[in-house]
Amino acid sequence: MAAASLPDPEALASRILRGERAAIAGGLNLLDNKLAEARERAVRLLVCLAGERWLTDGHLIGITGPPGAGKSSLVSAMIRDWRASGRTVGVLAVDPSSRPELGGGALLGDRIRIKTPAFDEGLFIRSLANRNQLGGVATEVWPMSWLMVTCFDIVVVETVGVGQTEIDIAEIGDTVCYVAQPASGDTIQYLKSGIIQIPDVFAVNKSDLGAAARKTASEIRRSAPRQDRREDWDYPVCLVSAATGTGIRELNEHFDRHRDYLVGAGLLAGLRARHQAAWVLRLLKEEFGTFGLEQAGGRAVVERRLGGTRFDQFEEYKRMREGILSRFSSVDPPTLLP
Ligand SMILES: Nc1nc2c(ncn2[C@@H]2O[C@H](COP(=O)(O)OP(=O)(O)O)[C@@H](O)[C@H]2O)c(=O)[nH]1
Ligand SMILES: [Mg+2]
Repeated sequence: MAAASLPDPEALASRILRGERAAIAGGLNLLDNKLAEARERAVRLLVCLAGERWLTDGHLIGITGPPGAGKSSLVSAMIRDWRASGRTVGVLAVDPSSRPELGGGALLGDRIRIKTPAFDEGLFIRSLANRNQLGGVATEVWPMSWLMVTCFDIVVVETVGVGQTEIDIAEIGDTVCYVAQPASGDTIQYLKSGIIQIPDVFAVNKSDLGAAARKTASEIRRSAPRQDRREDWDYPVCLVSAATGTGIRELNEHFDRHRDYLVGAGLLAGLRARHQAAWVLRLLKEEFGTFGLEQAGGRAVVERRLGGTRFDQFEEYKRMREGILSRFSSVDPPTLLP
């Protein structure tokens, strides 16, 4: 895309903050554009959108679990409940199996399995089909989720639980929910791995299957308690069925309760600030490599500059980025020996 056709970030931000759907889509595209000129504008967009409320508003829920556990089906059921109570919802489906049908007209083809009414002003879904790889969640998913938090009451990020993505989702969501597939080797593997430490809420889906689902739920309940277990959070294990709607209201209540818990314990703002700082560091590394980080003073210095509970990390990122770029351009070109 030519720079001339890239949107003006300041104008775009004010339209996004007014909740204009076309602007939200345009903003997500800009954050997703890897061209240098687009990156520059993407940072300006983030700076314009950021404010105190980045650390306090909305609820970012990360959903993970093995393929086929019913994550997309559950998200659809959760959406129905949230919309019925008037809450607005944004979804980032970072799931290769949630690819929209070719032709894309009906974004929510059968394969996405997030089934929703044809058009709903209070619901926005973006499929990022191929961003969920073994190497983890793609860097652009973080700012996309923050953009959506400025527009919707609840933002859901659905990822497939494979390797690094499990760890990444904990750096995106305020609340992380693991969706378990009854009687599956995946769950056993999961319980044995350290990743069991991550979720705040467990949903054993397909409770309509009966005994197998109850068994899986009790296996999770009996599994090793997490080391950093927060004493005042109970890590609920819920039996739900996306197919019949059983337990969906209760599951959503656990999400609300977890958010209330984070706010009450004074943890939410710190969590968001940490997630944003970790993303800035990751982005600097991706963009400029280890050498670039050194140009900005090294990892420790960068971490210190991003530390604390602050919402202006994007300003800081912009400054560091400009600093690194100017250093790069002032590095003498190698002299060729005669
Ligand atoms: N029996 C039963 N099947 C379900 C339920 N939820 C989802 N499924 C089925 O499980 C399969 C995978 O669902 P999907 O939502 O795409 O799973 P994802 O890969 O985790 O997103 C589909 O065939 C669904 O129809 C449920 O509550 N009960
Ligand atoms: Mg899915």
